[in-house]
Amino acid sequence: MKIGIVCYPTFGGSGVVATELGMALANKGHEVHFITYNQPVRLDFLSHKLRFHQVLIEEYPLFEYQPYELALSSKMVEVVKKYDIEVLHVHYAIPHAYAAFMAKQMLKEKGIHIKVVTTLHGTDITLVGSHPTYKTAVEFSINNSDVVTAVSNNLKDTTNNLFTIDKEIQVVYNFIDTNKYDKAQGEDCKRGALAKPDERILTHISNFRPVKRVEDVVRIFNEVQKEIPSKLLLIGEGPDRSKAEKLARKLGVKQKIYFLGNSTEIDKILCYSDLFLLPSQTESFGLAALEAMAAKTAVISTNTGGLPEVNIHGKTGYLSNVGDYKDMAQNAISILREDAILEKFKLNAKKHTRKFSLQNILPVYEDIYQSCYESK
Ligand code: GMT
Repeated sequence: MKIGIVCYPTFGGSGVVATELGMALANKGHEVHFITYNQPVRLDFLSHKLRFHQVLIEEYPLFEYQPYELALSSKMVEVVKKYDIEVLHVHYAIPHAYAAFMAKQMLKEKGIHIKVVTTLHGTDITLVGSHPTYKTAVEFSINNSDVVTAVSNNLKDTTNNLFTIDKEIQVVYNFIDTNKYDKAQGEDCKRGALAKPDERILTHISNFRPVKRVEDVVRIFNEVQKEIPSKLLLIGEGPDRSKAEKLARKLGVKQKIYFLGNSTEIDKILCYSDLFLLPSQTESFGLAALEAMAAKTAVISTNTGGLPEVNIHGKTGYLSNVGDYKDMAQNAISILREDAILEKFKLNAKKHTRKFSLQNILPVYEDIYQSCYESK
């Protein structure tokens, strides 16, 4: 099939899912066209089956805000016409679903009928989308998509609670290419470069936005390192990084924390991780936790949003209430204290990722595209 994918090209989870999906579809022989303002960060190859079309914004001094949706919908129309795209799959409702609706109307005028699949990822519903400034347009865009998917049962329910949605939302979980993580576990995994043999390695990956509660990550680590020799790796960049550094200095644990910045090689960094910390305020799924689990890492997280669908309490890790960093630290210590216990949690985490494997989820998206094609 010929599929157009619209996403944010950044390190955020929605962009990562969209990019991994596009690459996997192209590997299976579909023709995939990314339409976005930059080449997606995880898009590491291009071919005749996998192309990137840049949305360029004409800066005009009259505008305080440049009209990205207009440029995006015009680009969608251009690409659909030029490459006979059959389905547009937009990731993140704002403004992608809205721009797709406009593109669809413009194409209809020319006798071209395109189907729109919208995938809701979380903050487009929970934090931004339900705000009165956007709510009407987001609700309209969801209701006017041909197929709507959400990345967890929790996000589906939340969407139905916050908006008046007149169509069935299909749950399609985030997925993971387990082979990639298996490969990274090999001999290239140089754990010794970061920690002594008797030290445990804890990790957190995010965009360091307030919703991730990165200061709680530092607080949990501070408690853990009092009892267990350990190091903390912080991967990512964002507004709360300096707050985390300041707190680490105040608590006297800065020397044991490595701030590694953004990385496109998460699989290689996670290969030496023992425990992943995700104390988010809200998390519709928690792709970062799934990536850690695929790298055989146990997870300490909050019990918010879709996290209980990913991290199984007492099996792959533990869940605590938002903000209860002491409970999260106690749970972490109980896992890290003994090799045998740690190994059991790590193995359970790895096993649980089978449910979210690329092999299981990719055909679900293919069926969705096929049903769109057949109903054209
Ligand atoms: O978590 C972020 O800050 C990025 C955000 C995004 O929209 O790119 O991630 C959301 O989508 C991911 C992929 O579906 C989910 O795994 C994340 O849980 C979700 N983030 C939140 O709900 C906060």
